[in-house]
Amino acid sequence: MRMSSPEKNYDLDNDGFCFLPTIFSKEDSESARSGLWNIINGEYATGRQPERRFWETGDDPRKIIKIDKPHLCNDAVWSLVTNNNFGRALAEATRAKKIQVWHSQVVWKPQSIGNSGNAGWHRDAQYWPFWGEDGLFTAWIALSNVSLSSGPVRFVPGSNHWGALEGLDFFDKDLVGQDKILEKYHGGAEIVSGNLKIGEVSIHSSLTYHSSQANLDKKPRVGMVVHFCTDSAERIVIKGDNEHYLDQLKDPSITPIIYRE
Ligand SMILES: O=C(O)CCC(=O)C(=O)O
Repeated sequence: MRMSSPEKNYDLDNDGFCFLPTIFSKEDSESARSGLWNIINGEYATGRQPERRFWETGDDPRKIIKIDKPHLCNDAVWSLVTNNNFGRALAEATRAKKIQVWHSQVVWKPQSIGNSGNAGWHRDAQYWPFWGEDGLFTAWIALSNVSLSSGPVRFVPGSNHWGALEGLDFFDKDLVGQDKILEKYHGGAEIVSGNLKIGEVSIHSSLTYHSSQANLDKKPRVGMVVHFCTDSAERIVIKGDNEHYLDQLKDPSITPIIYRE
């Protein structure tokens, strides 16, 4: 595999990801980051709970801290994900008439021990059986400076055009084993690191393979992950556990529309 850093920009259609110019001020970013820290510690200033916690107070502080829909719990985090300039920039990048935030996560990565900070290769679509393939994207907002040593999100250009690969998963920390799968099916694939300054944003399509490695720095690497759909997205009717999951698209207090033409 070939590693590169984003000295050039990438094309969302061809490469499956791109980098946006800075959107958020340092103040907005820092205030959202401190809101997220409160949420991590169980303080929900709005009185609303996150959708799901994958890390509880008292758990290993060196593990990745992932909490779903933190934008419900704190006004600074809500303001970040509903920012008008952000909505407009996402619409421009995806050439969309409408942008709706339908899900979010904080992925807070403290300094790692061993593979504790690894997030396995995956494409977001593999977790979303209730969505079709078009019009589904993720914006990754850097809430700390993110460099090679802090475990940036890494993308494989063009992997949005690949067929699905078996054996890859966000929660699998064995990146060495997963690299072998990538090597077997797409040997020599390029890997681009999303090195971002605080307040900068990357966008990737739901079909783009991405992962992240250890944070070797002392400071936490903080990403606010915003999953959004455009007017091209199509809901798929499914049965079972997630049958009603997307009913929340009707509730703007959970899934705000942040841009409309
Ligand atoms: O923040 C990370 O390291 C992984 C994020 C991720 O998987 C995503 O943005 O879809």
